[in-house]
Amino acid sequence: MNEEAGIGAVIDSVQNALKGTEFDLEVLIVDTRSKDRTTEIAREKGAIVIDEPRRGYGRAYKTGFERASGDIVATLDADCTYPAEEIPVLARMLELEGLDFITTNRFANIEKGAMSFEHNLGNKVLTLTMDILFHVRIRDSQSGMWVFHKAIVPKLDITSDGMAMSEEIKIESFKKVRSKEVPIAYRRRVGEVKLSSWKDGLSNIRFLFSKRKSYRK
Ligand SMILES: Nc1nc2c(ncn2[C@@H]2O[C@H](COP(=O)(O)OP(=O)(O)OP(=O)(O)O)[C@@H](O)[C@H]2O)c(=O)[nH]1
Ligand SMILES: [Mg+2]
Repeated sequence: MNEEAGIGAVIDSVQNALKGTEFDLEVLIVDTRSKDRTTEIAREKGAIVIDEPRRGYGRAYKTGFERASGDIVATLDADCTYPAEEIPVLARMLELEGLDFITTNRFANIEKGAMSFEHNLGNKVLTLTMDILFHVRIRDSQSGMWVFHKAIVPKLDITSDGMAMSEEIKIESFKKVRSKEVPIAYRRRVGEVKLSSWKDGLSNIRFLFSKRKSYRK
């Protein structure tokens, strides 16, 4: 959504990463009524643009998963922060290690200035809370780069339409299917941030407690 500064380079990096590999590629861009040139650039690059007017990071991903036609799904922000070159490596890891879901740990190799102090602190609090409430022991509960078999989607009960969907897909996957966290590099963002550290952080905490309550039931 409104990622004209990064969308072209992100699509290029995904296409370059998959070129000459054993994988066929389909690039889906889920757009929430961008007011800039995001969709135009995405179409020029050959991506399929899906219109999803309902706001929310989680909503956009769920819509994208419904439309994906491949066996393996890989996710990335449209802001040049995630290493697209790792997609084939992680997709092969799924097969080699018999995994269903891979999430990534950005703290392993983070470029200076790629994450604000508030964002970093918020992530630590959310990751610890997730571990205490759900016993999911990973380092980065908010990473938005996942590689997984699309066949697992119906098994996952993903209720959040917002930023909390990022931690929810990890909770569901680590509880229900064979999952692993893998270190990656994380780079500075291009374009404007959509996340509000405090507002989204607090709503993520509330989400974790309310999901824990419904889990008990
Ligand atoms: N389609 C759609 N995309 C969204 C929406 N909200 C956020 N996004 C996208 O989701 C991705 C993650 O949002 P960011 O603003 O990058 O949040 P973040 O990655 O936590 O923050 P940074 O580390 O600063 O990039 C970006 O590609 C956004 O454009 C939405 O309502 N609809
Ligand atoms: Mg981002």
